[in-house]
Amino acid sequence: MDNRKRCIVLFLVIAFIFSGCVRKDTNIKIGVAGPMTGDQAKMGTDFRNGVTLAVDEWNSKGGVLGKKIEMLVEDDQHDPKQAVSIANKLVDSGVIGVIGHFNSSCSIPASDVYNRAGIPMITPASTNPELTERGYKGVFRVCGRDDQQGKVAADFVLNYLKAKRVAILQDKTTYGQGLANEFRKFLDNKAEVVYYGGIVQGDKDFKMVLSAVKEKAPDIIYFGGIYPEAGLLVRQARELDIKAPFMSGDGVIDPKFIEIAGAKAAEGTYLTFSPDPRNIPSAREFITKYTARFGELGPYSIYAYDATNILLRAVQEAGSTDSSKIIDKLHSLEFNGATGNIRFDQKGDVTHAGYVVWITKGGKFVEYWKP
Ligand code: ABU
Repeated sequence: MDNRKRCIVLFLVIAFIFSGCVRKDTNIKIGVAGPMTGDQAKMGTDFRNGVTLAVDEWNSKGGVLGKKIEMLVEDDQHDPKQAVSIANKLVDSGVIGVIGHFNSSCSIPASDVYNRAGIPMITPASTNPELTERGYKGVFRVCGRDDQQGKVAADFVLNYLKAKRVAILQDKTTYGQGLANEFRKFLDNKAEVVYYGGIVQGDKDFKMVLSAVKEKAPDIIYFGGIYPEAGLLVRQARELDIKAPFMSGDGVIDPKFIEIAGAKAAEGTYLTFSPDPRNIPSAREFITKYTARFGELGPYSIYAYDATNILLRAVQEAGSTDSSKIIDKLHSLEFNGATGNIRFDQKGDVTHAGYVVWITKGGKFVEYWKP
């Protein structure tokens, strides 16, 4: 190769490297993390859809700080080890913040990674109190906490249902066990816990544990866990002719629960969750756009949307992608989201989280009782 050709090749190589550097700076990356595959994939999909809607809206208005926003979606398979692995991957990819994870058992270990890297994470759905109790300045959630929903469930069982004999099952995860224990704590010995036991996530046959529950003749069966196991428990309980109603939390309020249990078996199941967004005026525009594009609203789609908008608003108001400036801004922002007004307290929890009780009726979830 003569000198002229060498110069041209060198020029092209430098131009290629330089264009790569420039391209890296043209986008602002945000991570989206949750169970994108497996039996809880519906929740990850709801997250991705909510974030997509928010990101597309920002990008259609020119992005943020004059840059397009790029989503990096990662699948934690609701496995804590996988959650840590993808958290490291997202950090290495240069995300300025993460929307996720779904499961508290994933959010808690992943938050160690984000905290070390100094980048903010906002979970739309992880409700275990421990997540925001460790003094991590960049960890936020736009949902409530299990000490709040466990209290509402106990209040309902004691003062509305006036139950005297309670059976408690839980799936031995950070969320399921934590929520069941919060519920039991708030029962405050005013009802007798006639059965307390664990099941294993992923198991399919719960008839042995349900037979033991049946012998105790509870007035109600409380379950701390997620919809795949809840659906099977309720279906198999009815097959065993157990008449006691079930009650559970926000991890179960998804149409998949009714699909797995069957509408007849699921009828009359009580669930704690936030109030129906269809009755919130600020949510209407989001619901119209979301359902037109993705179909039925998932329980946490709107929270993923709000979490993304808060993060991007913080970037805009900070005028910077510097993580510490974004985190400071998140702590001081007052944000009018689709779910209403959102502010974070010192811990990263929302200052107002209202739980109500829903009931499954005619194959749908209906808001039923307010504390
Ligand atoms: N809060 C619903 C289930 C997700 C979790 O906290 O593990």
